[in-house]
Amino acid sequence: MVALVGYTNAGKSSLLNALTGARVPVRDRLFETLDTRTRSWELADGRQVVLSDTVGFVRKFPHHLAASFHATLEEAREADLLLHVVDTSKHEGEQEIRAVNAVLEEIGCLDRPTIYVLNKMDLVEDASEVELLRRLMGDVICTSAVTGRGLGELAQRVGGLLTDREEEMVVRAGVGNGRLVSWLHENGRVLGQRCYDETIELTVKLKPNLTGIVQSLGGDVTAPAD
Ligand SMILES: Nc1nc2c(ncn2[C@@H]2O[C@H](COP(=O)(O)OP(=O)(O)OP(=O)(O)O)[C@@H](O)[C@H]2O)c(=O)[nH]1
Ligand SMILES: [Mg+2]
Repeated sequence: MVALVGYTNAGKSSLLNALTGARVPVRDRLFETLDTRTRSWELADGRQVVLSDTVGFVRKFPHHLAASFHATLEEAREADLLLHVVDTSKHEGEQEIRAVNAVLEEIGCLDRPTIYVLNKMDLVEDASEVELLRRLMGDVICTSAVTGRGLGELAQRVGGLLTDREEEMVVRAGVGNGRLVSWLHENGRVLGQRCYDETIELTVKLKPNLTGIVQSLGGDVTAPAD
Protein backbone atom coordinates (compact mmCIF):
# COMPACT_ATOMS: atom_id res chain seq x y z
CA MET A 1 0.00 0.00 0.00
CA VAL A 2 1.31 3.38 -1.06
CA ALA A 3 -0.21 6.71 0.04
CA LEU A 4 0.12 10.13 -1.56
CA VAL A 5 0.50 12.69 1.20
CA GLY A 6 1.38 16.36 1.09
CA TYR A 7 0.25 19.91 1.53
CA THR A 8 -3.10 20.86 0.04
CA ASN A 9 -2.92 21.81 -3.67
CA ALA A 10 0.46 20.08 -4.19
CA GLY A 11 -1.00 17.88 -6.95
CA LYS A 12 -1.73 14.61 -5.13
CA SER A 13 -5.00 13.90 -6.95
CA SER A 14 -3.46 14.93 -10.26
CA LEU A 15 -0.66 12.41 -9.71
CA LEU A 16 -3.13 9.68 -8.75
CA ASN A 17 -4.98 10.36 -12.01
CA ALA A 18 -1.82 10.50 -14.11
CA LEU A 19 -0.37 7.33 -12.61
CA THR A 20 -3.48 5.16 -12.59
CA GLY A 21 -5.79 6.67 -15.19
CA ALA A 22 -8.28 7.53 -12.42
CA ARG A 23 -10.57 10.53 -12.66
CA VAL A 24 -10.42 12.09 -9.25
CA PRO A 25 -11.54 15.74 -9.41
CA VAL A 26 -8.68 18.20 -9.47
CA ARG A 27 -9.02 21.93 -8.87
CA ASP A 28 -6.86 24.86 -8.08
CA ARG A 29 -8.31 25.44 -4.65
CA LEU A 30 -7.62 24.28 -1.13
CA PHE A 31 -9.22 21.07 0.10
CA GLU A 32 -10.52 19.88 -3.22
CA THR A 33 -10.22 16.29 -1.98
CA LEU A 34 -12.23 15.51 1.12
CA ASP A 35 -12.26 11.77 1.12
CA THR A 36 -9.72 9.13 0.43
CA ARG A 37 -9.59 7.64 -3.06
CA THR A 38 -7.84 4.39 -3.70
CA ARG A 39 -6.83 2.98 -7.06
CA SER A 40 -4.83 0.08 -8.35
CA TRP A 41 -1.51 1.15 -9.89
CA GLU A 42 0.33 -1.21 -12.20
CA LEU A 43 4.10 -0.86 -12.09
CA ALA A 44 6.31 -1.50 -15.12
CA ASP A 45 6.94 -5.13 -14.12
CA GLY A 46 3.21 -5.83 -13.91
CA ARG A 47 2.97 -5.74 -10.14
CA GLN A 48 -0.10 -4.04 -8.73
CA VAL A 49 0.15 -1.68 -5.81
CA VAL A 50 -2.71 0.05 -4.04
CA LEU A 51 -2.30 3.81 -4.35
CA SER A 52 -4.33 6.14 -2.13
CA ASP A 53 -4.96 9.83 -2.50
CA THR A 54 -5.48 11.72 0.75
CA VAL A 55 -6.83 14.98 2.07
CA GLY A 56 -4.24 17.74 1.92
CA PHE A 57 -2.29 18.62 5.02
CA VAL A 58 -2.06 22.19 6.26
CA ARG A 59 -0.52 24.06 9.13
CA LYS A 60 -3.82 24.76 10.89
CA PHE A 61 -6.59 22.36 10.08
CA PRO A 62 -10.14 23.80 9.97
CA HIS A 63 -12.32 22.11 12.55
CA HIS A 64 -15.19 21.21 10.24
CA LEU A 65 -12.82 19.08 8.15
CA ALA A 66 -11.60 17.03 11.09
CA ALA A 67 -13.51 13.88 10.09
CA SER A 68 -12.06 13.79 6.56
CA PHE A 69 -8.65 14.45 7.93
CA HIS A 70 -8.97 11.64 10.40
CA ALA A 71 -9.72 9.15 7.60
CA THR A 72 -6.66 10.38 5.74
CA LEU A 73 -4.41 9.82 8.70
CA GLU A 74 -5.58 6.22 8.87
CA GLU A 75 -4.62 5.79 5.22
CA ALA A 76 -1.15 7.15 5.90
CA ARG A 77 -0.79 4.91 8.95
CA GLU A 78 -1.57 1.80 6.95
CA ALA A 79 0.74 2.57 4.03
CA ASP A 80 4.02 0.70 3.49
CA LEU A 81 5.41 3.67 1.60
CA LEU A 82 4.55 7.38 1.49
CA LEU A 83 4.88 9.60 -1.56
CA HIS A 84 5.27 13.08 -0.09
CA VAL A 85 4.12 15.43 -2.87
CA VAL A 86 5.48 18.98 -2.93
CA ASP A 87 4.41 21.96 -5.06
CA THR A 88 7.89 22.88 -6.27
CA SER A 89 6.69 25.97 -8.12
CA LYS A 90 5.97 27.79 -4.87
CA HIS A 91 8.56 29.35 -2.65
CA GLU A 92 6.91 27.90 0.45
CA GLY A 93 7.94 24.36 -0.48
CA GLU A 94 10.23 23.92 2.47
CA GLN A 95 7.76 25.28 5.08
CA GLU A 96 5.03 23.09 3.66
CA ILE A 97 7.22 20.00 3.87
CA ARG A 98 7.91 20.81 7.51
CA ALA A 99 4.21 21.31 8.24
CA VAL A 100 3.35 17.95 6.66
CA ASN A 101 6.17 16.20 8.49
CA ALA A 102 4.97 17.68 11.80
CA VAL A 103 1.59 16.01 11.23
CA LEU A 104 3.26 12.74 10.18
CA GLU A 105 5.30 12.84 13.35
CA GLU A 106 2.19 13.36 15.47
CA ILE A 107 0.58 10.27 14.01
CA GLY A 108 3.76 8.22 14.26
CA CYS A 109 4.46 7.94 10.50
CA LEU A 110 7.55 10.08 10.13
CA ASP A 111 9.83 7.06 10.04
CA ARG A 112 7.80 5.38 7.25
CA PRO A 113 9.78 4.89 4.01
CA THR A 114 9.14 8.08 2.04
CA ILE A 115 9.90 9.34 -1.44
CA TYR A 116 9.76 13.11 -1.86
CA VAL A 117 8.00 13.94 -5.11
CA LEU A 118 8.86 17.43 -6.34
CA ASN A 119 5.79 18.06 -8.48
CA LYS A 120 4.74 20.88 -10.86
CA MET A 121 8.24 20.92 -12.35
CA ASP A 122 6.75 22.33 -15.57
CA LEU A 123 6.06 25.58 -13.68
CA VAL A 124 9.46 25.90 -12.05
CA GLU A 125 11.48 28.84 -13.23
CA ASP A 126 14.04 29.04 -10.48
CA ALA A 127 16.22 25.92 -10.53
CA SER A 128 17.97 26.95 -7.30
CA GLU A 129 14.72 26.29 -5.41
CA VAL A 130 14.77 22.70 -6.66
CA GLU A 131 18.41 22.30 -5.72
CA LEU A 132 17.67 23.53 -2.21
CA LEU A 133 14.86 21.01 -1.76
CA ARG A 134 16.99 18.27 -3.23
CA ARG A 135 19.75 18.99 -0.73
CA LEU A 136 17.32 19.10 2.19
CA MET A 137 15.32 16.00 1.29
CA GLY A 138 18.01 13.81 -0.21
CA ASP A 139 16.03 11.26 -2.15
CA VAL A 140 13.70 13.16 -4.48
CA ILE A 141 12.00 12.60 -7.82
CA CYS A 142 11.02 15.55 -9.99
CA THR A 143 7.63 15.17 -11.64
CA SER A 144 4.90 16.96 -13.53
CA ALA A 145 1.43 15.50 -13.42
CA VAL A 146 0.65 17.67 -16.45
CA THR A 147 3.49 16.70 -18.81
CA GLY A 148 4.11 13.24 -17.34
CA ARG A 149 7.73 14.02 -16.55
CA GLY A 150 9.27 11.71 -13.95
CA LEU A 151 6.27 9.39 -13.63
CA GLY A 152 8.14 6.39 -15.04
CA GLU A 153 11.06 7.04 -12.74
CA LEU A 154 8.67 7.28 -9.79
CA ALA A 155 7.10 3.93 -10.65
CA GLN A 156 10.55 2.36 -10.88
CA ARG A 157 11.64 3.75 -7.55
CA VAL A 158 8.46 2.55 -5.87
CA GLY A 159 8.96 -0.91 -7.36
CA GLY A 160 12.56 -0.96 -6.14
CA LEU A 161 11.64 0.02 -2.59
CA LEU A 162 8.84 -2.51 -2.37
CA THR A 163 11.04 -5.27 -3.80
CA ASP A 164 13.61 -4.61 -1.10
CA ARG A 165 11.05 -5.53 1.45
CA GLU A 166 10.20 -8.84 -0.17
CA GLU A 167 11.89 -12.10 0.73
CA GLU A 168 12.47 -15.17 -1.36
CA MET A 169 10.78 -18.31 -0.09
CA VAL A 170 9.70 -21.74 -1.25
CA VAL A 171 6.04 -22.68 -0.94
CA ARG A 172 4.83 -26.28 -1.28
CA ALA A 173 1.23 -27.34 -1.58
CA GLY A 174 -0.98 -30.03 -3.05
CA VAL A 175 -1.14 -29.83 -6.86
CA GLY A 176 -4.88 -29.21 -6.66
CA ASN A 177 -4.51 -26.04 -4.59
CA GLY A 178 -5.30 -23.59 -7.37
CA ARG A 179 -6.53 -21.00 -4.93
CA LEU A 180 -3.12 -20.71 -3.26
CA VAL A 181 -1.28 -20.71 -6.60
CA SER A 182 -3.35 -17.85 -7.99
CA TRP A 183 -3.09 -15.95 -4.71
CA LEU A 184 0.72 -16.22 -4.94
CA HIS A 185 0.72 -14.98 -8.53
CA GLU A 186 -1.39 -11.99 -7.52
CA ASN A 187 0.37 -11.03 -4.30
CA GLY A 188 3.95 -12.08 -4.83
CA ARG A 189 6.38 -12.58 -7.68
CA VAL A 190 6.64 -16.17 -8.73
CA LEU A 191 10.21 -16.88 -9.80
CA GLY A 192 9.78 -20.56 -10.55
CA GLN A 193 7.31 -23.37 -10.27
CA ARG A 194 7.53 -27.15 -10.60
CA CYS A 195 5.43 -30.19 -9.83
CA TYR A 196 6.46 -33.56 -8.46
CA ASP A 197 4.30 -36.41 -7.18
CA GLU A 198 1.22 -34.70 -5.82
CA THR A 199 3.08 -31.53 -4.81
CA ILE A 200 3.53 -28.18 -6.46
CA GLU A 201 6.56 -26.17 -5.43
CA LEU A 202 6.84 -22.44 -6.10
CA THR A 203 9.78 -20.16 -5.49
CA VAL A 204 8.33 -16.73 -4.76
CA LYS A 205 9.30 -13.26 -3.61
CA LEU A 206 6.83 -12.19 -1.01
CA LYS A 207 6.55 -9.77 1.86
CA PRO A 208 7.30 -11.72 5.04
CA ASN A 209 4.13 -10.46 6.75
CA LEU A 210 2.06 -12.39 4.19
CA THR A 211 3.38 -15.83 5.05
CA GLY A 212 0.52 -16.35 7.53
CA ILE A 213 -1.97 -16.06 4.67
CA VAL A 214 0.03 -18.57 2.61
CA GLN A 215 -0.15 -21.04 5.48
CA SER A 216 -3.86 -20.46 6.00
CA LEU A 217 -4.36 -21.24 2.30
CA GLY A 218 -2.61 -24.59 2.80
CA GLY A 219 0.94 -23.69 1.81
CA ASP A 220 4.05 -24.97 3.55
CA VAL A 221 6.65 -22.18 3.65
CA THR A 222 10.42 -22.73 3.86
CA ALA A 223 13.55 -20.74 3.11
CA PRO A 224 15.07 -21.44 -0.34
CA ALA A 225 17.84 -24.02 -0.44
CA ASP A 226 21.13 -22.39 -1.51
N1 LIG B 1 1.25 22.95 -14.02
C1 LIG B 1 0.97 21.96 -13.20
N2 LIG B 1 -0.17 21.99 -12.50
C2 LIG B 1 -0.42 20.95 -11.68
C3 LIG B 1 0.45 19.83 -11.54
N3 LIG B 1 -0.09 18.98 -10.65
C4 LIG B 1 -1.25 19.53 -10.24
N4 LIG B 1 -1.46 20.73 -10.85
C5 LIG B 1 -2.58 21.66 -10.65
O1 LIG B 1 -2.58 22.05 -9.27
C6 LIG B 1 -3.90 22.19 -8.78
C7 LIG B 1 -4.11 21.29 -7.58
O2 LIG B 1 -4.04 19.94 -8.00
P1 LIG B 1 -4.71 18.76 -7.17
O3 LIG B 1 -4.27 17.50 -7.82
O4 LIG B 1 -6.15 19.00 -6.97
O5 LIG B 1 -3.94 18.95 -5.78
P2 LIG B 1 -4.17 18.13 -4.43
O6 LIG B 1 -2.84 18.00 -3.78
O7 LIG B 1 -4.92 16.90 -4.69
O8 LIG B 1 -5.04 19.20 -3.62
P3 LIG B 1 -6.08 18.94 -2.40
O9 LIG B 1 -6.94 17.79 -2.74
O10 LIG B 1 -6.81 20.23 -2.31
O11 LIG B 1 -5.21 18.69 -1.19
C8 LIG B 1 -4.83 21.84 -9.97
O12 LIG B 1 -5.17 23.05 -10.59
C9 LIG B 1 -3.95 21.00 -10.86
O13 LIG B 1 -4.32 21.08 -12.22
C10 LIG B 1 1.66 19.84 -12.32
O14 LIG B 1 2.50 18.93 -12.27
N5 LIG B 1 1.85 20.93 -13.14
MG1 LIG C 1 -6.74 16.27 -4.02
